[in-house]
Amino acid sequence: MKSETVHFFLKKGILLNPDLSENLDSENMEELNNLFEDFSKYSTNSLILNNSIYKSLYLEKEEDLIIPNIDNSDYPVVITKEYAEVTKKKEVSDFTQHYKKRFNLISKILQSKRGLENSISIHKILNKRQRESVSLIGYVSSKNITKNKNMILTLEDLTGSIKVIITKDKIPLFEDANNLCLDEIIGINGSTGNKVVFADDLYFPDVPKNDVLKKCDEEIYLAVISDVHVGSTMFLENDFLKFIKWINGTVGNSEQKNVALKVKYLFVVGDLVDGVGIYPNQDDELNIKDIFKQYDKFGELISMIRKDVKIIICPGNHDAVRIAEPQPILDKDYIKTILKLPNVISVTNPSFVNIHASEGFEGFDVLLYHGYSFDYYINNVGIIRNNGGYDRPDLVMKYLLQKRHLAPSHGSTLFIPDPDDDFLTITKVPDFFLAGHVHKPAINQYGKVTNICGSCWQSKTPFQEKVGHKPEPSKVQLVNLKTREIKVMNFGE
Ligand code: D5M
Ligand code: FE
Ligand code: ZN
Repeated sequence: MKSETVHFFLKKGILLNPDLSENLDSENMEELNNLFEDFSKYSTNSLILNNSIYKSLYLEKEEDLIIPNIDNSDYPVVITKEYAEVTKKKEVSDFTQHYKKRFNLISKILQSKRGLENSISIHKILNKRQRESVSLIGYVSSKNITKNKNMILTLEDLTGSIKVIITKDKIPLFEDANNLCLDEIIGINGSTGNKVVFADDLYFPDVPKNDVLKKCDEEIYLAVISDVHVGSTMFLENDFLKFIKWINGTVGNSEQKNVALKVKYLFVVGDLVDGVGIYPNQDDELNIKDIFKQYDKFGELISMIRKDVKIIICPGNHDAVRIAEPQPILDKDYIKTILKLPNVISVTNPSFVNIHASEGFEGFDVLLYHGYSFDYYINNVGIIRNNGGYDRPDLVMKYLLQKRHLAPSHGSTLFIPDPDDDFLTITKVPDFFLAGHVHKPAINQYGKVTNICGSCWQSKTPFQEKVGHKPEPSKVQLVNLKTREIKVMNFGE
């Protein structure tokens, strides 16, 4: 076992000190790859990896960790990964560093796949003279169709760029390539030609396909809503009040009441209020024109909900924080009344929380992302556009999980580059991926991940009428965390 670990590093030109190889798990390819990555990054010229270097890498890593908040209640919510705002002035180099960081995070996932473990740098491939089988990892920097209807991709890594040819006769492969988006990071197996690679297989970082769904012992429910849009003249207050009455167990038949009282976690995935000045002439569509009053009203509504429901709220593009992602938590000044509620947890967009952990149960990991990037993929990716488009946000969610990124294409969302991290990379595979934004409820199961896109509490806006969107308001998805069955409740007319 130990010698395998030593060999792993030797193949990469690094001598592993025996004192260290003892402590490494040679079975865990991801861990070994991580260590290799970190070592290459921190130590540019050393060829020996020993215990003291390992420790210094390890200590550096610990500083990056966010110390989780502690929730000792029976229904705990712990923020496991949350964006901490960096106030430093942005420089051009931040973008480069940011993309490098993303490349490292995602190529690590790819490298641990069977078939890509021997991937080599593009620089090395460009130097090959003979026809040879190779694998490589790179981001897609261009995508074109030739006169003969084959596809040419340009893949780039940190060492160079190379053309990859995908011939039209390789049907499933060509289809996958056709739906690639620019800047996403993929793996390729193929054979070398003259400064090109002829592709045989294409790999996405993706999520594992064979995971069993995590379940807890107690019959409790997680509920999802999004896009409340308080303050809009089209806010469906009566429907929302019906929902509140239901969750409090005061309306519905006995089975519905019974289920309602078992809801312990409520997620509100952005666009809590309609905001002010979000688009020109929005004023005409507001009945609360003051942003503070919009949040007061939102607070008043959610304060009516039973206090034993944990309510997790994140901002969306209509909320009063910067629109560039990651969006920080809502400003204290705006949500003063909301923060006084003991059961409300305000998180960033995106964010990663763990719910319902207890001794002996690791809890459920939940990824929240409002979904501002979804419009881009609905408009630009054939497999989504031609299969329902705006009516199928679940397809976007699946697509983004495959890329392990919430906005892989540069320009698909507004973002602030953090040189030390890429917060939109899906580093850990969640149990639930929750979103909103397109005002259309949708659910799908992809690997172990349950994707849920919330509905909305706003009727069709003139803009949506004009572009032909069909919002479906006043729905709530309810997940039974014991069985993982999902129900959709309708509080509309
Ligand atoms: O977004 C609600 C829905 O409307 C969502 O699908 C995006 C779409 N929308 C809203 N404004 C625009 C513009 N200006 N261009 C394209 N699509 C848009 P919400 O975030 O609630 O406004
Ligand atoms: Fe919205
Ligand atoms: Zn939105």
